Amino acid sequence: MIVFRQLFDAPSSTYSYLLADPATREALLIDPVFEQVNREIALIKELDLRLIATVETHVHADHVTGAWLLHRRLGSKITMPALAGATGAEIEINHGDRIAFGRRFLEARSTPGHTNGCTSYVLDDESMAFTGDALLIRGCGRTDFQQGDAGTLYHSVHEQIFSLPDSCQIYPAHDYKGATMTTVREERLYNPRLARGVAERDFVGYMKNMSLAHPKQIDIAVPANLKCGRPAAEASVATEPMWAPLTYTYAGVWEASPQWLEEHLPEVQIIDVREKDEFVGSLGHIDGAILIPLGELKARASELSKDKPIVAVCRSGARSAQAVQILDQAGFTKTANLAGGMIRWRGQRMPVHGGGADI
Ligand SMILES: N[C@@H](CCC(=O)N[C@@H](CS)C(=O)NCC(=O)O)C(=O)O
Ligand SMILES: [Fe+2]
Repeated sequence: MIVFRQLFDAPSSTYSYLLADPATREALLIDPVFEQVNREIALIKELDLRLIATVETHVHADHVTGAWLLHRRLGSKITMPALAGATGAEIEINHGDRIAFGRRFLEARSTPGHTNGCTSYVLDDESMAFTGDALLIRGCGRTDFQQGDAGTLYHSVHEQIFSLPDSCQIYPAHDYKGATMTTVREERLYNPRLARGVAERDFVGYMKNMSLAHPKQIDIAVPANLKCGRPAAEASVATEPMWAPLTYTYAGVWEASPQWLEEHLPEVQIIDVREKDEFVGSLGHIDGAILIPLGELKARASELSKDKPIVAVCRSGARSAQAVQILDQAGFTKTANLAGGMIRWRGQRMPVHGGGADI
């Protein structure tokens, strides 16, 4: 048994992969994307996992890695292929190395050709391989920049990937057409560039004549990835709200806990977005909360101060999550949802105004 999630970054068509041992909760994240770090952290927390390391298949040319940011946020170790030539990694990976997570491990296989440092990672039982840009679904990484070499890539794929069992599932770093995975058998049969019968010369000729436009982000991505995604101005990473220890949910909402809110009531504006009858109903409401039903929020947002943080509240936390989005769109920057709404608030015996004695 293994915990496995495939995660997608749409702007760069990149796949990241979360792997964990369900017994020890230790996890690895392969090829994290900088802009997706908040989403990945939310998932890691919701699945009750501990990220021990990030794993890079290569120095990417089309997006910035989230390795450094995850290291800063979660303390995960940064691993990088030694041949990538990057600075800032805590562990350098060479061909044959094992990266352990709990009782499981990934084995590194050097698969150069798209870049020098390209490394594929094979799960201990050879049921899955993460091939980066060495082997894509019915394709492969381009070989026209970053030390690319088609002959080298041909040998990497045949010797290191096609030597795996036919049933081994292949998870690449990208797909541009919506496919998600393939197998060794499928690629040996149907990869138009690398299937049986396509000789090295044919492959090299094919790759030489691809003429693709350079990735849009290449000038930003390559220098950033050579530093494992550490930004020049570290303080400018303004993705984490500083006004409260909020949690980012997988659904994309920053949430405050009932405990935090209870201790900071005077410092925030609380807006209760339920209907009036619920506000005065059996769950009661939080002392000082302003009643603005969700349907009126857009029109009445100007009643609120932009300087003081706002926490939105409803019965379960669903309508108030939408309220946070409405406020964000109206230009409020310090906003959060009360996690679990009034139900959790009451369940944790927090004080209320009005309401029934117990629930
Ligand atoms: N249009 C994409 C290009 C992405 C690109 O060139 N990707 C590289 C991987 S870093 C590749 O090898 N692509 C193979 C292909 O497009 O067939 C972008 O601007 O990001
Ligand atoms: Fe790449």
